[in-house]
Amino acid sequence: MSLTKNPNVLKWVDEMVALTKPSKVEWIDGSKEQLEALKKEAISTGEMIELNQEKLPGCLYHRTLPNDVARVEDRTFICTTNKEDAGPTNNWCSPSEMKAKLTPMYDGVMQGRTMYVIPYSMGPIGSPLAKVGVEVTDSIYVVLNMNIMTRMGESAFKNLGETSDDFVRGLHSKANVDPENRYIVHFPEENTIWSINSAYGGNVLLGKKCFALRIASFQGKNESWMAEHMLILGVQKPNGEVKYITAAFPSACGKTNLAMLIPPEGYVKDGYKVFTVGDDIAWMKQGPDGRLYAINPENGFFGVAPGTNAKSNYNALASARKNTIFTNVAINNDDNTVWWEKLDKNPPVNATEWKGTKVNGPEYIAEGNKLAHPNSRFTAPAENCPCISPEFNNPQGVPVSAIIFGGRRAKTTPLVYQSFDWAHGTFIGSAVSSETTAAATGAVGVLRHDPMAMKPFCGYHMADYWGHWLEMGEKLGDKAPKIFNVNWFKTDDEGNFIWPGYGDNMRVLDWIIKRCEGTVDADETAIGYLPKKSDLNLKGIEDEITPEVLDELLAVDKDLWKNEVTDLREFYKQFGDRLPAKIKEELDSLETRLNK
Ligand code: OXD
Ligand code: MN
Repeated sequence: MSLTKNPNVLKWVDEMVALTKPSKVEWIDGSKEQLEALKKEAISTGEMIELNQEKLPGCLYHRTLPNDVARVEDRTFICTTNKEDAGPTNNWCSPSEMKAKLTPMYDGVMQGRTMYVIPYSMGPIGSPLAKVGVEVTDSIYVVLNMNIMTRMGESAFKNLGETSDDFVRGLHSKANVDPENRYIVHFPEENTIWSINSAYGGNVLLGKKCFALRIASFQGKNESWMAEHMLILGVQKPNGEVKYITAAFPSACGKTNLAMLIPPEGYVKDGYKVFTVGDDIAWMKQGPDGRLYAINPENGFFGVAPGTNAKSNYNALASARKNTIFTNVAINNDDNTVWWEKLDKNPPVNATEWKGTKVNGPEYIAEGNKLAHPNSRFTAPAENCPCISPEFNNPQGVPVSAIIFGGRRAKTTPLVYQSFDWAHGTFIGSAVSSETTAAATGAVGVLRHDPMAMKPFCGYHMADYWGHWLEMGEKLGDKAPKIFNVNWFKTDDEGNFIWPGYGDNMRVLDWIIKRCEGTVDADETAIGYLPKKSDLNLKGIEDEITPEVLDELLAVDKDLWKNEVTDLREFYKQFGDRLPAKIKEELDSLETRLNK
């Protein structure tokens, strides 16, 4: 039975049924009974494996095909009417051509299968910043994950109302999971997403990257708000006041770790606390008081498992102890629990590696294999997180004091610096780049531009997106958050990291907050404001951060920065006339300051 009378939803679902021809249609109301029945069914078919229910209550395991383990950027398309509107950083195809190509693939694809109709809200139900989506899918894995990652079920329809047409239409079929015919396609002008031939999270949980970033960034430009690839955290000071910070980093820069940071002992003793509002996506809008407010549109964490351990991210690990779905990690067959690289030093002897073969874990690893796929994941409810913010469900969102950009840079970029103003901060965001790690395929240490960490996620022309940032800055005026850049990844000549990172990043957040409050001064340099050395709290790490190391962390090497300017000039060329004049001016001014 359909859960809404909204004629726009009903008409679209009818069209999808006519196209894909499922043998059954099931509307997902979000009830416990329905979810339990779906879990049971998925376990009986082998789609999901039930893990040890004493040690990992409510937890399930899922294995994808080895050809289907990550987002597929080369098969991801932005289909705008005009090619120029998608811009040079997106794959483009005209909507009519793409539909002509994909419609035959969807035709009858759900024959013999059930179509699940999933209503969901991105953002707290009832929030003025939230938006509704409907995903139809032939995968129970998708339903169960969407239940963790979004506010799923009938209540989402209540939010939509009986007449609104403002919902994002998501059509997903795993089809034959054929990599040659895998497509992740966005029609931003029609609020529509089509995904086919994948069953892996990032390609099929359409509320996440597809809606909450690609479609939402386009909506945000037209509706004067911002959809960003940013974590949101709150730092509570000893006096009880909480300051909120959002931060954008390219993949593999420790975003989830920063979002769930545990402050160093000294800070904890003094009464500081860090709260997580979100680990991946922020939707931000100007509030009635003129400030910028952020919500996390998601309801869970879709985190990378390998590397997560009690030291690197205790809170993420704790979040994944119940009601969590594990994808492509290894199984410890002795007690039917999970394992992944760097969880601990004891890989299970009686293991099943991520592709499903029983192996002797330590031997298998010694032969150069990985037990868990490097992009294996946990889908964990946000409410499990020990440091989840009390404001997590606040429909008004949280007021943002600071926005941070960052990347992985061995040299050039200092530990932290502040932009001169919003426009300069927008320029800094446009210039974000990060060095590749061994976690991704391809060469290691190659510099990749990833403006605002949005290169794979901006649903329209990147230069217009920068223009939108500049407009938002004008609107926010002196209420705009301050913008900073950080780099946790500087190395010495031997390639060793010189900043301890993890919890010690709190020391940098502390300086950032003090700058927002205007309680510390700074050194003005060619690239922005840098901390005065005495203003960084290094209590407890003085042995490691000697004066020489601190010099290195805060160095601005003019020759390296001149190279950066040359590289940026080249990078901006692809945006042609659409590059905002202000961004070009910021680059020119940086060059002038460096030459002084
Ligand atoms: C992610 C990513 O999966 O940014 O969140 O790649
Ligand atoms: Mn992400």
